[in-house]
Amino acid sequence: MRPNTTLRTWRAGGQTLGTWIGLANTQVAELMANFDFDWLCVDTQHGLVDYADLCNMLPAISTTDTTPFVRVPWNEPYVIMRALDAGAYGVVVPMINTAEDARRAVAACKYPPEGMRSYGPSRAIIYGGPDYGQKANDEIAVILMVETDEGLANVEEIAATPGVDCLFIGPSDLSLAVGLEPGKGWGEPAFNEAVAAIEAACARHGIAIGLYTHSTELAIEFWQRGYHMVDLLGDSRLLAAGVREALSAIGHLRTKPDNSTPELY
Ligand code: 3PY
Ligand code: MG
Repeated sequence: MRPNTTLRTWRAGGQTLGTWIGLANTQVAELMANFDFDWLCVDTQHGLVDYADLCNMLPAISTTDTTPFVRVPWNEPYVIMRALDAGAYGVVVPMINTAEDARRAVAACKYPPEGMRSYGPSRAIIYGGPDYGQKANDEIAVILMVETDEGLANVEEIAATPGVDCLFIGPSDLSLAVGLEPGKGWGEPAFNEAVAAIEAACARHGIAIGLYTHSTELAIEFWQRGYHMVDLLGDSRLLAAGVREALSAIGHLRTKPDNSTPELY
């Protein structure tokens, strides 16, 4: 089976950089895959991507060695299994609140006897290779998002769940969880405390930690802090940043003279 180079890097204690793909477009996926990201995460929770889009976007990413991840819309076994069958080499599962949630997500990613994944890796076997069925349990990354107050309260048990490879922080929901506006938590004491608790739980249980970021500066900060799965913005924000920079350089930034960012997700 084609190795999951991102997962192997984490297991060796290394760091990886990626970005989020929320635009439902094959060319965007292929274009982003041709940069130097270690992984890309196609977002089927808040992105505009449906299953038909995903089935075209994953092969576009597979034109390169970039590891293809998918954020599923919810911790729903059949949705996780369909993303894996389409060739995702890892799933990012949002809103994990309890150890039971964590076990349910892990089980959906593993074939028996370790889990309850149903066998039928339609495209995954073509992308992964003929021994996919034998090796997938060990190559598919299980990435769980801790981003709610309940998830924070149970972060220790979630991190301790066998089969979990990485806990991933969603800063918008985590801000809400600590009583702040979405995405406005950066630098606030309550938000920092929550991040530190997730970080400590991951370190104690020897699993990777990752997060979504809203700026290059934040990505640099968390990269320097040794995070293993660092997201650098997302396709919409990267596109907006490039457009803004070019318009500004040519002196044509009329609608946003203060260079303010439209509130992109
Ligand atoms: C969040 O910030 O809550 C996320 O889920 C990031 O995509
Ligand atoms: Mg979220």
